[in-house]
Amino acid sequence: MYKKDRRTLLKFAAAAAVTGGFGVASTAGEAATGQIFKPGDDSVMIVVDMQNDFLPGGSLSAAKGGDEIIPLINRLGTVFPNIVITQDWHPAGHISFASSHPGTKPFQTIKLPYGEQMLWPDHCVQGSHGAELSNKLELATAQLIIRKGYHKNIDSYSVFEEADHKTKTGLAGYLKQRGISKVFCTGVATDFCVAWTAMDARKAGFTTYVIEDASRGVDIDGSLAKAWDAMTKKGVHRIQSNSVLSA
Ligand code: VGL
Ligand code: ZN
Repeated sequence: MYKKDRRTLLKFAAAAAVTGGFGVASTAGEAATGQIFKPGDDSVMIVVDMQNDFLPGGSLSAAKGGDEIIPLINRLGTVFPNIVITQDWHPAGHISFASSHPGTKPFQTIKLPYGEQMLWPDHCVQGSHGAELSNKLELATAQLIIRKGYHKNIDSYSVFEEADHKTKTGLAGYLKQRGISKVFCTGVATDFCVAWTAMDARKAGFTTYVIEDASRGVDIDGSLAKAWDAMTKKGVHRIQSNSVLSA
């Protein structure tokens, strides 16, 4: 019963989004708890790294339950007029792979010219099955798929800026040229690629939200709590999907 009601509601919400229907408040300003957002043309959902390697069965499936958020992300896709999907996209022998540093192990941290780097199992190698987006994603209306981490000697958790904090991906320019000012982040991992993306979105001047229940974290040595702390300090708003879906 609840399910059915909810589906009807969602259909209504999707229709309203298309027709620009009912005007539920969507002030960009403060995300007070309980505030309802109706994503308009000025809003984008960024779906971060929902790739086979980060999901159960993949080589870096450290974000537990990454697959559980797919139905929710698909539902959110029906209410966002703008969707950008990202792919971690590394060349073989990438600097973030433990296998590229003899004597190291995955999940160990080393110092690189651009700063601290956590080392990972090989993952999301360009053109591999693990790098493909999950085939359970249903986001046919997404307008852009953007790849990152393709420079062999720089990692890029963020979809805006690589780990040297200089090299840009071009996403901020793309969004601004399209008149987008609000960014809603979902996907994996909350404490790595989602967090860095959200913080860089703020830095680039976007009003930024992370939809917590549409994200999953890795949580290595308290990294998830630390990431929320850092995001909050930078002005990223932490919201739940019902404040978007119940509009
Ligand atoms: C990610 C570790 C390595 C992520 C990407 O998508 O959060 N994590 N590369
Ligand atoms: Zn990576």
